[in-house]
Amino acid sequence: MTILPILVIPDPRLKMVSEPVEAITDDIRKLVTDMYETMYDAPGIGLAAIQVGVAKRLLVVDVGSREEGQQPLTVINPEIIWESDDEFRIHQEGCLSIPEYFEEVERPACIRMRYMDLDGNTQEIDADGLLATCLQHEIDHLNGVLFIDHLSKLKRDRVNRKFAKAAKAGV
Ligand code: GNR
Ligand code: NI
Repeated sequence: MTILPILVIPDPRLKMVSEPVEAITDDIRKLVTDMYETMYDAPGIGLAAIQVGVAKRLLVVDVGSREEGQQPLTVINPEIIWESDDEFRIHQEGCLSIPEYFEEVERPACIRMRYMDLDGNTQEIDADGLLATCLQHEIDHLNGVLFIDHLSKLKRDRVNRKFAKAAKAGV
């Protein structure tokens, strides 16, 4: 197992649209193992493959609590096939690719997602609460979208400027 380096803005790869996973190979299984290790080490509750530099439509999440224990979910080629249009949820989001910045984002409260599991089987799940928020955040990554893209231009520009400056200074 390997803890992989996590890309941070303004890395241009974070704006890429990731490509579908065509086959579940040993390389994919190894990547998933390393993504869990990287996510738990960070620590984070989700991680998209592009955050470790792999432009494939693959993500892992775990919104388990100390009481419930771990709830790892590996998601390949996800599609949101339904989202609530009358119920929204506001959550203070963060992103491992935008360290130490947190802001409230409003998203549909409930989603239904179709995806492939690591055995290549098509699955569907209904999600609400933190899982729904986290899955939408991760699926955004597969499309090159970050949570700051849901904020006002003023807030987004401020964050982007701060990280561009830090990158230039080599921080
Ligand atoms: O660890 C994470 N926490 C989080 C909190 C609220 C909404 C989304 C997230 S995902 C984030 C990890 C991450 O950057 N995943 O892409
Ligand atoms: Ni993120």
